[in-house]
Amino acid sequence: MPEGKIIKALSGFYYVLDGEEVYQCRGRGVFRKNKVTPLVGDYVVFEAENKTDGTVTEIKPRKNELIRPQISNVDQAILVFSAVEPDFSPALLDRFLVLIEDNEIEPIIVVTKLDLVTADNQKKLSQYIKDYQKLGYTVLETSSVTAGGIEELVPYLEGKTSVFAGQSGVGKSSLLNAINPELALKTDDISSHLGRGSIRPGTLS
Ligand SMILES: Nc1nc2c(ncn2[C@@H]2O[C@H](COP(=O)(O)OP(=O)(O)OP(=O)(O)O)[C@@H](O)[C@H]2O)c(=O)[nH]1
Ligand SMILES: [Mg+2]
Repeated sequence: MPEGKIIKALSGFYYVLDGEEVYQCRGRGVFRKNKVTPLVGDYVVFEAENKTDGTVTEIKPRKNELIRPQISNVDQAILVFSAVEPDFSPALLDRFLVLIEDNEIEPIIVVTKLDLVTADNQKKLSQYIKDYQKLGYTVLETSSVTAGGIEELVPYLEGKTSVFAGQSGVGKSSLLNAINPELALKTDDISSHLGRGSIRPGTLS
């Protein structure tokens, strides 16, 4: 039976990638009975006579599992932190790092909005970056406005399942659009982010 990876889950369908082909599948009845939910990221065994009526029959053991977003088998986390607006927060980054590494996920720190850094905050930021690098972390500095640093991030993403995490407004969607304009993700003005819920490290499990 063919094997593949779930790359999308929508309205009760699972889209399973096998090589170059994507098969639309439903979960086996017994999954629901046993309260097993296939997740994006799952490696699965499936049956499909055509590309739209397949069935996922088996889920391979998961390496890890996140609750929000609900995905499995994450290799690496892109921890997105803006240099300014909002200001770089080492306290929040440290909390993310603990949670990520506890799940055996490789962290990559991406500092965004480099174009907004002024002589005033440059020194403090450089010191933080140096400190994290000294601890062995990969730190990349980017700007979605000038596209600086984006080409350095791309090779880290190849062949891996990555999750992008970070506070609201740090530029995650902008970064993804800079990497792949076809995504055309909605980006938002910073003012409309204030007071809105943001992704917090506590939501990862
Ligand atoms: N100057 C500058 N602005 C940026 C950069 N990246 C993002 N922005 C701006 O910051 C704001 C927030 O960016 P988004 O990409 O929407 O942020 P997000 O992390 O996806 O936010 P949520 O979806 O709410 O979690 C937008 O107004 C972007 O245009 C950057 O590198 N430089
Ligand atoms: Mg966004």
